Amino acid sequence: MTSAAVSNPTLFFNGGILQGEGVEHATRRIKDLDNVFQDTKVFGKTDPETLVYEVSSFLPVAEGTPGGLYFGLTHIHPGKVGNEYFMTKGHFHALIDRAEYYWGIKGEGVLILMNENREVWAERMFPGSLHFIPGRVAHRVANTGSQLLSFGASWPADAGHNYEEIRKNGFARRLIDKNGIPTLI
Ligand code: S6P
Ligand code: ZN
Repeated sequence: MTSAAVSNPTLFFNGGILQGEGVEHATRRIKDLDNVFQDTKVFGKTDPETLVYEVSSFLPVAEGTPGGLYFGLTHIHPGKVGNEYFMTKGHFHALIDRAEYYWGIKGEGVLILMNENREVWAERMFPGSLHFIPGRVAHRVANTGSQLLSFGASWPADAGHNYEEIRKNGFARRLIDKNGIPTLI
């Protein structure tokens, strides 16, 4: 159905895959996740090519553009390193006061949040859950289920990413599988 005034959208996330012109895809494998998991012994024995998560992003303006808005879809595969669930690297934004929305689309997970005082809290993520991540709060997601976890994200184009802080100092608490229950320790 098209007319001069009503056109089809140019972006889709059918089946969880973001498609359209200008969409970029990134993969994160075990070999890209140095310093993320606590159990370095198990980490070292895991196939470095194991796919942990994939991100597709629509970045319609140059990074740093004030007022620009980005969209991303993240898919975290089920799995663990030792007793820790597969999870994203996690980051503060480079412009630290920039906020973000996450929302659950598929599967089960936990959004782990940490402020600049290193206080950590977490929210359950599931299809239909909506998460407002205020500025100055680092964010990371773990897949606590046995299926793929998919979530959407939208963040300001000038937010940027500060991965270094988390790579060096991590989150103050870790989410582990304790007798089958996701537990923050
Ligand atoms: C970007 C947004 C997400 C993440 C993605 C992967 O600000 O928070 O698109 O980039 O979920 O996580 P990470 O921590 O590896 O960037
Ligand atoms: Zn972010």
